[in-house]
Amino acid sequence: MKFLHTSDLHIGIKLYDYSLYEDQKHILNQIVDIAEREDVDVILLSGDIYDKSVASEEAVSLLDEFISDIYSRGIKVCAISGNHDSADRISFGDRIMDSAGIHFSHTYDGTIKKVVINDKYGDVNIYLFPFIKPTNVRTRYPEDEINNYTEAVSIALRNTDIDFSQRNILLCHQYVAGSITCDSENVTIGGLDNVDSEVFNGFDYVALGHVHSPQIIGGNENIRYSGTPLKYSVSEVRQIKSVIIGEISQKGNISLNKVELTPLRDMITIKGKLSEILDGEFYEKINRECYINIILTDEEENHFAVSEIRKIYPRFLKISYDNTRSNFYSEAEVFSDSSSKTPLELISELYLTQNGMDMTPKQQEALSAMIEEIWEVK
Ligand SMILES: [Mn+2]
Repeated sequence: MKFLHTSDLHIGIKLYDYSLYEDQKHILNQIVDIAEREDVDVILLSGDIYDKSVASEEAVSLLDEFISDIYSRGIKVCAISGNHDSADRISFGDRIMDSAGIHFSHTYDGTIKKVVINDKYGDVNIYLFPFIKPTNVRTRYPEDEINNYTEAVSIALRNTDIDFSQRNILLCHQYVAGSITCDSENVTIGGLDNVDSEVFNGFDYVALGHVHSPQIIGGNENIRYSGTPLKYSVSEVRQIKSVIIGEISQKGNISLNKVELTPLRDMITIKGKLSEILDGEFYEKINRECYINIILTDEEENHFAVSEIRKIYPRFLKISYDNTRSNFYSEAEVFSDSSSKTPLELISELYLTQNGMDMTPKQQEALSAMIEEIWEVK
């Protein structure tokens, strides 16, 4: 059984106000072509199908075209909803489409949809586990103690009838502890929504979505984020996007390969003085169809830079400066690493700075309750 794993399509997303419709159409066509060329049985879409829970008409019709194209080439689809999707809207018509080999997850109701694909070695079970918050699992299993995302995912899986002597693939859209994030995700400060990768023990392959950089988790080749098919933030400018092609024969025998994707328009960074990058000799060597991130090295910040740059680079994304001043600030402690601190620690530090004293235990308690409510950590 052969599969193609991708995730975080974010159909309908805008990049600094630029519509990516043409870019997404191009990359989705390419994914279907790769799937056909590699002769895969199924395409796995690990969540964040759309960018918005109420997707635009244009986004819906693009997904419709994509799915119909896959279907017409005799390939199956297994897809789950991510945190950007509406689980209910993604599940529309799922029971009817199942018979066509197009499988979408249903809203989490205490059960996880199982799709079986058969080959000469027997059954491969594919579990479509949509993005969940602990509260979604707690409502279904009130007797179980669920204090965090790890316990929520673990209890949801434990309440699923899985025969680990067979071959099993899991689609899941969560932050797995140890993953490296980039700017196009909604990161929860302090990693409150981290899931420990041990909850996935026993699966032959875990097709992850949520994190936008392709990566292997905890040194286990079989637990992977495919990453997005396109660069959705400047922090991804140096990445090469890809899809994963996997082939599973007997139990425990799986081979995985990356196939690189070629975007319609790439995202690149150019760096120099404003006068240089506005000079024909410089810009004629640049593919100005690209989405361009600009770093200016001028000591003086020029307020007319944007309008001048826009005339030459129609898809420029943003300007930042690399000069004595920016270097001074990046070395200063004001930008000390905040990602490893919990929201409570960060707010406590701010309180101390502003008030010259620590919060009282009562204040801390009230703040903790608010944090738990906002992030639904419990
Ligand atoms: Mn995403």
